[in-house]
Amino acid sequence: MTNEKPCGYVAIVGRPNVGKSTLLNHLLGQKISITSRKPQTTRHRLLGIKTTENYQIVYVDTPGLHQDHHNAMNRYLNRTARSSLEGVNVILWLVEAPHFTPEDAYVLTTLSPLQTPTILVVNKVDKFTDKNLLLPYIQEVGSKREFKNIHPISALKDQNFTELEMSLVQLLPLGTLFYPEDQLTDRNERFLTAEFIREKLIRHLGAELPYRITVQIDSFQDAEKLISISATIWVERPGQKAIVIGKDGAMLKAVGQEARQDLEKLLGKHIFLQLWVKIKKGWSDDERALQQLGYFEGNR
Ligand SMILES: Nc1nc2c(ncn2[C@@H]2O[C@H](COP(=O)(O)OP(=O)(O)O)[C@@H](O)[C@H]2O)c(=O)[nH]1
Ligand SMILES: [Mg+2]
Repeated sequence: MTNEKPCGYVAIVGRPNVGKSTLLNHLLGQKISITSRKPQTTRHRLLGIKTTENYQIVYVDTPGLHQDHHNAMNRYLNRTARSSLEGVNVILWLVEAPHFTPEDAYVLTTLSPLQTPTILVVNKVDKFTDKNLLLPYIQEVGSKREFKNIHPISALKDQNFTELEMSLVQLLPLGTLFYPEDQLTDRNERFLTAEFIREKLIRHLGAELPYRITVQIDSFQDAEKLISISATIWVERPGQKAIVIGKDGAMLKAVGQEARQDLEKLLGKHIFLQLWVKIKKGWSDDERALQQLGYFEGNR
């Protein structure tokens, strides 16, 4: 008798905004990865670990692959997304009907040298009342690479997850658990805190600004019933600082309140959160500044 069961790594890949992080959170039943309508939301590789009696799947959430590599941030995101593909057992490739975009084609090119078994996931099918309209799309994309399976799903509405996970598990080797059964992610609480704050900023601020923002945790004190956190939001210019703070501090207050609520759900304790806004010129396009703020692998 051994206690070997299907255990393995599954990379979730796809163009920005197709629903990768949403899928990870919903498969786990707990939010660990931040999501928004804007590209560049996910900046780091993040593991989401799902352990049941019968299997352990280690999902790898990745930044979307960005076609435009003109700035340091996009180059970093692409490097992270590509290296996340190394050594995984299965690739889940997310697309969204009805269009196969140039960004999707770019992902396909990145996958083409890889022999890794791939499952095609057609996400956001909740947007289609007439599911027959999906068929031509599934046929079109389904012929672009060899797929072990094709699953139409809704990440947001938890639709068709059982079928998806069943076909995943069949592709995993038998082995012993990689992580303890109660572990949900490889990232620590400080990291998740910074990400949750960044998510609220992305959701509240206009189209361009969020790309110029990063969050650093200055202190994280975990007492019996209360966690006290102090964090700095880095922006590039005084004008941006004013926007982040908002009229009479209203914006910063809303961001803080929403981040606190998410953190209380995740960490199961009361949270006291203090936010500061500071200026650091040109950080997002300067590899050295990125490195100082922890945007390189090894930052885990
Ligand atoms: N209608 C619908 N929207 C979704 C679904 N999955 C994700 N979204 C939305 O798509 C946007 C991008 O999601 P996100 O997970 O951040 O995409 P990522 O960039 O691929 O990680 C968010 O606004 C999500 O709420 C889905 O199944 N149905
Ligand atoms: Mg994401």
